[in-house]
Formats: sequence, structure tokens, C-alpha cells
Amino acid sequence: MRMNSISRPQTGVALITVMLVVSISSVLAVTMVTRQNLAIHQTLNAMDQNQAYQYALGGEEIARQILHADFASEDKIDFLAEDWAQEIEPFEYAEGEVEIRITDLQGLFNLNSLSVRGQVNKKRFLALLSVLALDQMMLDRITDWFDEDQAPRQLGAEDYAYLVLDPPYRTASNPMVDVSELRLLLDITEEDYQRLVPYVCVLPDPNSMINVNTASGPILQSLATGLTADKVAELIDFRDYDEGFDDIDEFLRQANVTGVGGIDTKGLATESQFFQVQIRARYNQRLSFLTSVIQRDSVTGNMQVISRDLSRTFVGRRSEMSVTRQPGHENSNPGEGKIERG
Ligand SMILES: [Ca+2]
Repeated sequence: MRMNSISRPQTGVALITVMLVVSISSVLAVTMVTRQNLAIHQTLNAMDQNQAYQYALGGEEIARQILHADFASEDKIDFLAEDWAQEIEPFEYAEGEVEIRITDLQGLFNLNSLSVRGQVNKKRFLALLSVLALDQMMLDRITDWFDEDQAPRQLGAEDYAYLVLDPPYRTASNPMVDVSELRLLLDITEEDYQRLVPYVCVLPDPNSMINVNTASGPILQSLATGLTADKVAELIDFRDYDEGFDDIDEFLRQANVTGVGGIDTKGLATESQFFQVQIRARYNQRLSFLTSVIQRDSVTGNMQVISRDLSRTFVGRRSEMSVTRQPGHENSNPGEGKIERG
């Protein structure tokens, strides 16, 4: 009797201990399986994402080949009826596809060119601001942003104006590396930015030329006072019907026919070196966006990728950009956003 009275509670404790061990083991096992499943899914997603990125890099290589074929062709000018400038059918691959758009960055105004060619580029930029109904102070703000001194221009702003902001920051004091830097400039609104950005680019070479064969209406209008939208439309009709101007002399002759004189030919060309390639690649359910800038040497045809930007969605042609580049939609995969520049 005495033995039983002692052993019963001991059995109960043993049973509870066993049940506790079993339940803890079950919880641990379920947690382990869940974590393993999660790890497997994460790994598969990462593999698919990587595959999508590899497809995007493949798209960049296709663009290089298209641009190389253009270089090897007979005519040495670049104009909008050429193959590279056309809508390119998506390339289908196993479990995915790649879409590519190539645009000529020299059809745009290079903001870094404001530091060269004396007053010519500044005058052009002021004229472009007028055409777009934007404040002329943008010229001084942009110039102060990348120049090395700390002396503000008349309508400009240097470090002291940015250091009082929250959060404070300094001017770049370097050539711009991305057009989105415009968003940091004092008093430039999102609306101003959206209006200007379809017509400007930032290229590492400040001496890059404007290609009159690919420039849009407002860029051509900025080349001379008196170049109205109507006159430019006439000029563009002739240009695109005639498959581009063979040289600047032909451009000037036609501009004269259209009734526009006094065009300064400094910095104007009929061929291009800098192209932007926008790529949207899909593998299974994963998407990869890539915007690369390719420099094609005008003598050797050698090509090098000078920047890669993974943060932008595929927005197609520049003309569509002003419509599709709305705030909040620009960056569909912000976690992967980064800019490489080599
Ligand atoms: Ca060409």
C-alpha cells in the first residue's frame, strides 16, 4: 500500500513529461518542415529571378548585335527608319520571353553638355525650357548642381541652400550620372521633372552631339529662335520621309527651305554613339527589368555597356515615357533597384 501511494504521482509526472516531449518534438518538426519549405521556395524564387536577369542580359546582347549590324551597314548616319529604332518583336525562350526597346540618347539634350561649348548649349537649353514652358532658373540650378565651385549663379543654389533641408544634402559637384538627380534640385517639382525628362539625358561625355535625325520636335525647336512647332513639324516630315539627313549641310539647307536661318551647327551631328536599351525579361513568374546605356564607337564600332539600371520598369519609347512614367509606377521592383556604372 505504501509503495502504491508513492508510485502513482511518479507515473503521472512521467506521463506528463513524455507528452510534453512529444508535443515539443511535434512543434519543432512542423517548424522545421515549414522553414524548409520556405527555404526551398525562396531558393526557387531566387533561381528564377536570377534566370530572368540572365535573360535580360541576353536581351542586352541582342541589342548590341542589332546596333553592330547597323554599324556594319552601308550608310553611316543614324535615323528613325533604321532597324534598331523599330518595334522589336519579343524573343520567346523556354518558360519566358524578352522584350527590347532601343532609343537614341543623342536625340535628347545631354545635361552634362551644359559645361562645354561656351554659350551655345546653354542657349539651347534655355530655348528648350521655353518650348516646354518651364522656369528658366532650371539652367542655373542644374549648372550649380554639378559645377565644382560654391558660388551660386543668379538663379542657382549651392550647398548652403541644400544643407538647411530635411534631410540635408550637398550638391553633386560632379557631372550627373542619372536624370533622376533633377529630383533633388531646389524648387523643381515632380511636374517640372516629368515634363523635362522625356527630352533630356545625362551622358558621361559632355561633348556628345545632338543627332538631328533622331531629335524630337522640342529639341529641334531649341536649335534656333523662330523655329516654331509648325516649322519643325514640316522639317521632321521631310527628314523622316527622306530617311534622315545625310549630313549637317543637308539639314541646314532644308531648315532654310522651311524658313529657318541662324542655326549654330556646333554640337550637331547626323549619327549617334550613345543608345539606351530597355529590357523586360520574364522567366516563369519572375520579371527582370534592365535599362542599359551602350556606347558604340563611331570609328571602330566597338561597343561597351557604360551603365546598367535595374530599377526602372519597361516603359517603351521615349515618346510614351511622359505618359507611362507616373510617380509610383516607375519602380515596380524597388527592392532590386540599383545603378551600376562602369
Ligand atoms: Ca545607322
